[in-house]
Amino acid sequence: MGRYSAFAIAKQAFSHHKGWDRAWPSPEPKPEYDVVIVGAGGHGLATAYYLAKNHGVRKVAVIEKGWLGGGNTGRNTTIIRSNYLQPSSMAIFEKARSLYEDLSQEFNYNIMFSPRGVLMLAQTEHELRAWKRTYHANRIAGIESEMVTPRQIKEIVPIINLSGPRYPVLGGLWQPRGGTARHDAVAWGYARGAAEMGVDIIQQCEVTGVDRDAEGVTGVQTTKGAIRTKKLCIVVAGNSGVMAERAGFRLPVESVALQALVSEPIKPAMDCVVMANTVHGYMSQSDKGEMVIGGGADGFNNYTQRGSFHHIEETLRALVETFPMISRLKMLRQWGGVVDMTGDRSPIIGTTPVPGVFINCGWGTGGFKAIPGSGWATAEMVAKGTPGDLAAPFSLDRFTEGRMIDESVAAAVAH
Ligand code: FAD
Ligand code: PYC
Repeated sequence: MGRYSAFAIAKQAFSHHKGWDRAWPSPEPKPEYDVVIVGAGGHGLATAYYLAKNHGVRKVAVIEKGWLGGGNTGRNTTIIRSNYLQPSSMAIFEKARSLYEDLSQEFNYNIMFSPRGVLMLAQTEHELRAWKRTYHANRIAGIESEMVTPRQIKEIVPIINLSGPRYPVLGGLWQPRGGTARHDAVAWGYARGAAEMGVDIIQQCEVTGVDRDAEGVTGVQTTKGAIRTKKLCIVVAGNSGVMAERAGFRLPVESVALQALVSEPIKPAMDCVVMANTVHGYMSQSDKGEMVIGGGADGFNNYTQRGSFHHIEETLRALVETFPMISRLKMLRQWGGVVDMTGDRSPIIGTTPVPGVFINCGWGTGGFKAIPGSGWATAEMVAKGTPGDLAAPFSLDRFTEGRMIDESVAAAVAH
């Protein structure tokens, strides 16, 4: 695959841009691979990329039932931050955030990482205390974040309404090098990089069954035929419960729809990301000028990719009180993704009861920001057969051992 550069664009202009290579090939599945990864979202593709790059494992197939990046990776609000509470969460999310800083250069593909700053509002005394606690935890872990006053918040984001009507803004947690990236470019960058190192990405191919013998996994059944493998890594987000059942084990994961919407494009109005967890809405502005707005997760399990209607009203009510100017905007699109929620709101990266089968799931409403770190840690686990330091705390057996990584109640997250 050719390199992208100003020179390449100029050269292609002479042939009316008809000479570009495809961004990645579309091969037919081979009969056997060293590793089969199910799911070509960000996490599956990043796992394949780091398997090839960090561990030299290149006989890898990523099998995708739709198109790559068409799941939650292409449906999220692209917020990247690492200001978590628990040490194991901070470690993996900060690893991811720091990898994001250089991904465009590494891929030779612009993922539009924009470290514009993420501001988490505190709108109750409880939330203020929780953010202070997170701030101190971040400092101990070496993560750059700071507490800001309402006055500083008004300077950072002038369109904000600090005084209510329901909840005044009492302060906030500011991560200056948090931000956003273009979500599908992240998937495309990993796909391009992995394919360049020999990984086969097979789209429009569903994994319908898992073959096993007494020693463990032997292969998968797909809509394009059977594939043999001794290592299978399931990375299918909202479909994790379904795939785990096909492999012969159960997961402590529930699937619900989480939704988002965007407004018509307007002139630059806001150059950071704001999360208002108490009223529950979050917003940033895309490079096209659309206000990108995230809403709530459905309160019941489902597999729809749209989310319930009442959330649109709740989310917009929250944002109109936080940013009154958006009451004048027309909304352009609304969509949802099926997110995989664990009880402690932390992911699962681990081995499973079936030898040779690995799982990466449970990222729920917050896994876009984790893609590089998760891929790094999952590749290490699959290559070596056992989790390394980054992945080890997130093992599946923490649910039977009662070793929760509480990013739920203790960390005061919104969903
Ligand atoms: P996915 O991208 O969903 O990929 C899984 C893939 O597996 C899919 O492409 C699917 O088609 C495929 N698959 C499933 N079953 C099979 C099968 N049997 N055979 C073959 N392929 C299969 N996170 C953040 O960090 N910041 C945010 O701002 C943020 N906002 C969000 C907003 C919304 C509306 C949503 C829905 C999510 C948001 N998230 C956010 C969460 C984030 O999007 C996800 O955690 C992350 O994208 C999960 O990536 P993934 O690769 O695990 O899953
Ligand atoms: O995890 O930061 C996050 C997030 C924002 C919107 C959805 N998830």
